[in-house]
Amino acid sequence: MLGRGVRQAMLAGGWRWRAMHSQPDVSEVVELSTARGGEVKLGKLRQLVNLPPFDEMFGIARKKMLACIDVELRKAHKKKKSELNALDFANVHKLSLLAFSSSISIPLGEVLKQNENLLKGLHDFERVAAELIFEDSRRNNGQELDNATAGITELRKQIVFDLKDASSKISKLKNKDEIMLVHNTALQKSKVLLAQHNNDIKLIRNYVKRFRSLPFIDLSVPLFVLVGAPNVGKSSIVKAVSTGEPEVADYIFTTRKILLGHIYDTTYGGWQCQDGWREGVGDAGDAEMKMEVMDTPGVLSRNDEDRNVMEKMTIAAMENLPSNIIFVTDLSETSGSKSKLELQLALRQDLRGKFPNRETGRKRRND
Ligand SMILES: Nc1nc2c(ncn2[C@@H]2O[C@H](COP(=O)(O)OP(=O)(O)OP(=O)(O)O)[C@@H](O)[C@H]2O)c(=O)[nH]1
Ligand SMILES: [Mg+2]
Repeated sequence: MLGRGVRQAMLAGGWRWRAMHSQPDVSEVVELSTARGGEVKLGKLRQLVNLPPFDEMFGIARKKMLACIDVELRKAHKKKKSELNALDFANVHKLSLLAFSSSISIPLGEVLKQNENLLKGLHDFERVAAELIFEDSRRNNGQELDNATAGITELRKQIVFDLKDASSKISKLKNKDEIMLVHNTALQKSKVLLAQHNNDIKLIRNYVKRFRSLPFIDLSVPLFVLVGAPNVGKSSIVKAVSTGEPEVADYIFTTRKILLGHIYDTTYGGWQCQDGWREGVGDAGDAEMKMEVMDTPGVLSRNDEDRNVMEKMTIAAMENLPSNIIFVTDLSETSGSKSKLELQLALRQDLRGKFPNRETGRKRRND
């Protein structure tokens, strides 16, 4: 299944350093999983709330405002049973501006609070992953989350202020047309303000999207992290043995973020995936999940300072997740110049040196 001839040789079951085809001692891995990092739950970043795009935010607020006008006009008519005067009309429109204002300021406030506490109480892996995502965004867009947060704070303040101001102006008006004019001008101004802060909204949306795309890792089941040089077949293995659907292609750094596949109780027979039925992987239905398999971006044999964010993410997973690490090696010399066999072996050596406290199977066998 895994050979390009002898291409896919999987050396070493991670720091337990065993061959993939040997039976992993699952109970030991579970023990390891709960011993380290078990107290702080993973998955907090996946629960973050996101903002809608600015025009959608305006549309939602406008809808709420129109609904409010409708309800309040009906209520006022019922009470009066006669033509509404300018005072009634003003009250209805003041309430509708309040509805508009809060349906923008509440989600903005929620996201601001969220940003303030973003890195608090996170599992070590998620904290490092979040910092790497920050670093990546800074490098690509030159934009900081702090600046976007300041922009959103300003936007929220301005919208609340403008709509309050419009409300107090409406209170003093005696003419329905004038009320409508102030009302509509305030709405228009909010729309322009939202558009002006589009970049801040986009940046926050992008962060939240990336945070939420981190896989949910359940630490109560054994986790196997596949690492290795680029283009050696890590994703192919994850795809073959688990429910994971990573992209597979014949170039380096195909995998750009970590991804999780699951292995279910095989008594259920197989797994329906994009390419058809896969025997023996299990059925997610009611089946019990037995193991998680993590696909990671390839790592090159080079100094940490030279690593890109994708490689750093892989190292972060190795460093911070209680797991069984499987080092994947391609012996066929067809993985490209960046993954020549000598480089793969040097990388294996580097990674072993980096985590001296993760015991190896070889050492264990000597015990
Ligand atoms: N012939 C053959 N080709 C394989 C096998 N396993 C993987 N490949 C091919 O090797 C190439 C790289 O496979 P991937 O699984 O994407 O490798 P990767 O290590 O995940 O690569 P990165 O994500 O770039 O780090 C693809 O073209 C695969 O089709 C195999 O067992 N036999
Ligand atoms: Mg891959």
